[in-house]
Amino acid sequence: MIQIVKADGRAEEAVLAAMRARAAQANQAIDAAAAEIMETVREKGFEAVRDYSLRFDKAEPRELTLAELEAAYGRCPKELIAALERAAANIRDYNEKLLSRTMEWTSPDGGIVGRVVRGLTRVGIYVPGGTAAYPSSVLMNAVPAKVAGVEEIVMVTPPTENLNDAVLAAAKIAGVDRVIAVGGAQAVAALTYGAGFIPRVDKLVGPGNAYVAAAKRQAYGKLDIDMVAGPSEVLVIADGKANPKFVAADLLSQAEHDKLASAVLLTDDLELAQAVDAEIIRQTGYLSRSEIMECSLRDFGCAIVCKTLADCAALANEVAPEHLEIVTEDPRALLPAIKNAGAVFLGAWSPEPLGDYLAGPDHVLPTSGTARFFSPLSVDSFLKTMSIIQYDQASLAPIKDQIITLAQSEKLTAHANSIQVRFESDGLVKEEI
Ligand code: HSO
Ligand code: ZN
Repeated sequence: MIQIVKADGRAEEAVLAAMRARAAQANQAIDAAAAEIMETVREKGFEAVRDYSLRFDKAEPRELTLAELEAAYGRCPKELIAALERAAANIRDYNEKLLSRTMEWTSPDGGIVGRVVRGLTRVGIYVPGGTAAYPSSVLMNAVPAKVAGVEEIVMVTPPTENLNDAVLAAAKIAGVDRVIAVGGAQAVAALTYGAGFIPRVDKLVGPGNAYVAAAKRQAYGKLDIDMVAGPSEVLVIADGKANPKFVAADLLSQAEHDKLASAVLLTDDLELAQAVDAEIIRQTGYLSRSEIMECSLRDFGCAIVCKTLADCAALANEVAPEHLEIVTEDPRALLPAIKNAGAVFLGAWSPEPLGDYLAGPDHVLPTSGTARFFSPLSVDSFLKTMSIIQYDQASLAPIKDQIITLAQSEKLTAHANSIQVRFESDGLVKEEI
């Protein structure tokens, strides 16, 4: 069941405030524990990683062999492998289309300038243990890195007795180079500083528990990280023509992730809101994670009835949801009004789980309102660029005095000198002038 509120400027503010409060609260005890682990691993290296691993996970860190990955792949049902392969192909295709290329051109002065694109050298992917180990997330993290040309992708996951076969199969399909059974903040620390056979990486992506998230935040700067993921969110904008059965199903699909997940309907039609509510009650009855869904919908779910679809769009921009579905008669007509969302799903046949699994765009998306300034994970997340500059004497000459003027204004005489000497009459270059 969801609460139905009429937008009046205040009612919807209360809903937004509840949603914002879900954002992971900094926890001092967890931050301190993560900091201690990071520091001890920095000082003592692999020995400390092994100690923490034995203490928290009751197992030594170890690297999986290729034969183990292949065996796990072989144990997966054929149709699961086929679906993972299809998803990987779509993610690959999507990111190949997006791949930025090196460009160079002639500047207004006649010199050559440009930008060279390079993949990161080594990337770590954290995969949580237990039920949150999603094979789809392995693909969503690893395939874009592969397309970016990352030389080595290292996946880490807590060393539980039975590692998830589908996760290992996804790693193989995505082209992950090494899989290391090590987890927690000690895994983050090892990937930050390098520890024994666990290499230092340039970027670490993937969700983890609160300790992993805290360690990742602390590692930032020593390596790059993806955004720290918050609980999942979906916001659906629907008009009176929408099918309440579809809308309810889509709201439930994200509500089932977590008791902290949020599912919000914005509509200009009160009857639609009521019909969606009835459908939610009906469908929850036959879904397995009804307890989680009931909690998340009670605490962070609602339907807000606005006057117009334009008002719905404005409110959606305020929320900046991770997933935004537009289920209206003409969804494209509303798109120009949308500015803040992680991923936008247009029309009745683009349900959110299509994006979670198979369409190609990433399901690692900004949450908790951070879509105001963050973008989805993609091949761009694993690329960096270097600018290039190549002038010759003829293109430098006309601007030399202006460089000298700027350098002198900053009282940096060695800067000015570096230009000046090239044009002095007694310099070697003189012959060429
Ligand atoms: N919807 C989640 C991703 C996911 N769904 C993985 C299913 N598996 C991200 O918000
Ligand atoms: Zn999902």
